[in-house]
Amino acid sequence: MFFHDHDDDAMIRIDRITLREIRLRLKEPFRISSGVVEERRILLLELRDTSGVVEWAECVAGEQPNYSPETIDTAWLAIREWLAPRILGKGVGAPPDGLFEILDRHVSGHNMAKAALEMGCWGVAARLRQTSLSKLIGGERERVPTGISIGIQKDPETLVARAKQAHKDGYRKIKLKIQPGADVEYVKAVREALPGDTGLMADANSAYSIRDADHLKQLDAFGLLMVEQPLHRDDLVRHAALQRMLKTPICLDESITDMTRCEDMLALGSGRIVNIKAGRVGGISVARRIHDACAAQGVPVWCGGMLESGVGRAYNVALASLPNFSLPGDLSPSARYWERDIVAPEWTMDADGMVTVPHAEPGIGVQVDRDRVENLTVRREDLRAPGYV
Ligand code: OSB
Ligand code: MG
Repeated sequence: MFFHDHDDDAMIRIDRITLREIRLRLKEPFRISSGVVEERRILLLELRDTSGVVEWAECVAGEQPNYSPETIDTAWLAIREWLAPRILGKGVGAPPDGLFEILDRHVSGHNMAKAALEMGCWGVAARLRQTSLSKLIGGERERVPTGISIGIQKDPETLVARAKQAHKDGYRKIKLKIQPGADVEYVKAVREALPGDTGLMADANSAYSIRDADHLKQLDAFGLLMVEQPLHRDDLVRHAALQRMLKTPICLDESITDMTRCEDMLALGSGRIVNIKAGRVGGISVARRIHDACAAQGVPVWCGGMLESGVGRAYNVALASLPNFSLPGDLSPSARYWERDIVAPEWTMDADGMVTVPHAEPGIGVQVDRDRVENLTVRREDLRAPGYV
């Protein structure tokens, strides 16, 4: 008689996780109020199930702790020391709905590290079930509208030229990074240079304080879709005060690190729109809960980006196919970032500014170019379940 585990088809069992750091140069430096990046250091994960199925995931942590306290190096440490051991060799539900709670128990913070593993398990579960990640998580949209995030430029003229090109390319939303000294005049110049119905917004990445409220009120003149994260990540109360003073909706990004933060924002009125990045909130499950909580209160959400390679982008596109992702996401095509991506096919955008969701492909929907990844790898570590080789 076989020993039969009746839960077999609802479980995955990861026996190896390979961590790799690759270096990928951006076509041009990307500057936000808190720093600039020219070459991404990207942490890729390759997860192998005992059945032999493999899927890739990406950790969205940056090079510096400017956007978030996490970096690629802290995430590598957290995954190796504290998080991967909770998965390796153990059964994980497929779909891995409850995995975040397992990773989160008595490990505070490190959401990007948790998310990389959690998301990877969703990818493996999708491949194992021969279904797409988008379908597995409940995605519905066939195509998702795309925006572009334009970094801080040296003067308003340069920014106007970039924004005009983006408009011509078909992007559905144009986000301008701002900071004190590069804000009102820059946004005004772009608003005046583009057709009046262009969806325009600004992202401050926490560069202001509540004392700048009168200054920020000037942005109300430009009919922006929203202003993203004007104040510090912990300033939910002051964001609420600022929102009462502004006509422009506030969207929170850095502040929304978990479900509780989202509930607090909704209760306090700290903003009217949420930027969801699965990597920032600990993975797909929490991202979906935030999506649902916002939908229940009529708060629109959209999918943010972290300059991901084609691997991380696949997870973002799948997430953005959920129904309440009603505003264009930072889901620009591969060619906006890289001379060449690490996936086939590369991510593309049609002339209407839409990215097609690969609902018919199993797993994340793109193939990783293994040789290219091998060539770009500067660091590698294989994590295994005890007793496995
Ligand atoms: O604030 O949304 C942000 C990139 C790195 C860190 C923070 C942010 C961003 C972006 C890039 O805006 C969006 C993209 O990936 O295209
Ligand atoms: Mg942002």
